Amino acid sequence: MQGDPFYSVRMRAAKHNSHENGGKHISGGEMISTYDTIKYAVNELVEKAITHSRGKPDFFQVQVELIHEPINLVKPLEVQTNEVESVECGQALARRILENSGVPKRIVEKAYEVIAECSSIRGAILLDIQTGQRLDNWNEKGVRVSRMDWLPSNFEKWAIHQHIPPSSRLKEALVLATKVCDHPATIAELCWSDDPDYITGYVASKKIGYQRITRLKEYGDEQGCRIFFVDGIQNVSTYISYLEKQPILIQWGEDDDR
Ligand code: PML
Ligand code: MG
Ligand code: MG
Ligand code: MG
Repeated sequence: MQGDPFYSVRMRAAKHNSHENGGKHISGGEMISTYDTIKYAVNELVEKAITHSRGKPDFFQVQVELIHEPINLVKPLEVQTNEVESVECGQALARRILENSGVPKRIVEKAYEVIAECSSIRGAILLDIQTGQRLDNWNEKGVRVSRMDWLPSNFEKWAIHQHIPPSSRLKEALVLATKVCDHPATIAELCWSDDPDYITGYVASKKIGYQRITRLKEYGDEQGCRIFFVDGIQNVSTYISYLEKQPILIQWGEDDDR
C-alpha cells in the first residue's frame, strides 16, 4: 500500500511476573495503525490487557514500531460455524476437518499428544506433517504471529454482509488464520482459546476456509491450543519470519463472495 506510513502496535500482558520471568500469560494483541490513530490503538490494547478473563496483569508492554515493508492485502477466509452438542463431538469434528484439509491421521494424533505435553505455551506450535516433528523449538514461547489487522470499517461491512456479530475476538482470530493460511507451506491451523469463558475454536485452511466449532473445551478450562500444520518447509526461519514480520491487512469486497 502506498501513502502514509503504517505502524505495528502490539501488546502482551502477564501476571505474577513478565513472560520471560515465568509469569502467567494473560493476553496479547496485534494492530496496524496510521500515525494519527496510534493513541486509539494503544488504548484499545490497554483495555484488552486490563479487562481479561484470565486475570489482572501485573506486567504489560505495548510496543509501537514503524513498518518499513510493503503491506499485503489479503481476502478473509470463508467462515462457517459448526454447531456441536459436546466437546467430544467438537473435537471429533476438528479431527475430521484436519484430515479433510490434508493432515494425515497419524499427525493429527501426534498433535493431540503435543497439546497434552505443552499446556502453558502462549504462542503457536509448528508441526511438520511429514515427520510429526515440532519445528519451532522455543518450548514455552512458541511462535507469535504479528503485524496484521483488518480496518474496522471494512470488517464491519463484512460482518453485516455475512450476518455475523462483529466481535473483536472473531476478527482477531480470522485475521491471524487468514495470514497463516495464506502461506503456501501452511496446510491447516487448529486453535481454541486459553480464556476460561470462551469455548468456540476453529480449524482453518486455504482449502476449507475458517471452520468454527462451537465447543472445543469446557468452560473454566484455561488451556488453549494453536498449532500450524506445515509441509515442504525448506527453511524454518524464513517461515517464522513471514509469520512475525510480513505485514498484512485483511480486505474484503462484496465481489469476493460471488
Ligand atoms: C482466542 O480467543 O484467542 C481464539 C479464539 C478462536 C475462536 C474465535 C471465533 O471464531 O469465535
Ligand atoms: Mg503488529
Ligand atoms: Mg487468550
Ligand atoms: Mg470471501
